[in-house]
Amino acid sequence: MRSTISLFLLAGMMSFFAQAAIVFEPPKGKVTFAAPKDGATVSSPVKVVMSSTVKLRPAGEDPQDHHTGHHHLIIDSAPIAAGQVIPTDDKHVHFGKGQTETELKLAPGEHTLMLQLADGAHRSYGPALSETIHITVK
Ligand SMILES: [Cu+2]
Repeated sequence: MRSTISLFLLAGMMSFFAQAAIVFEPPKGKVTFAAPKDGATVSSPVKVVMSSTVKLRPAGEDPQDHHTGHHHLIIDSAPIAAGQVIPTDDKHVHFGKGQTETELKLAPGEHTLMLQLADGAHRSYGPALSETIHITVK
């Protein structure tokens, strides 16, 4: 009896972990800044052009779809681990319509811009689908 219960629990745990692995598995691909270039000195507003080899899809259409995503800019902030929802504030900008360009108003000085792709529920795909650049605003 005890071994039957253990087996049942084990099977349950295995299916839980299998599901978790599927949910947070990022698509294969790469995201890059087409502009600005890493190390560039630019003036504000900064034109940012984002590129992705993963197909872009507006947020919310299908949160379970892990073959597509949308861009995010994380400004002067820590990375968001895979599976964590990216917050929405002035340091975390979502491009939930599938946009690839924006103009950012930044104060003069050095800034770190991180591009991060995430799924339809804004869950980060983690470092595999992220790129970080450092720029100086005049
Ligand atoms: Cu988002």
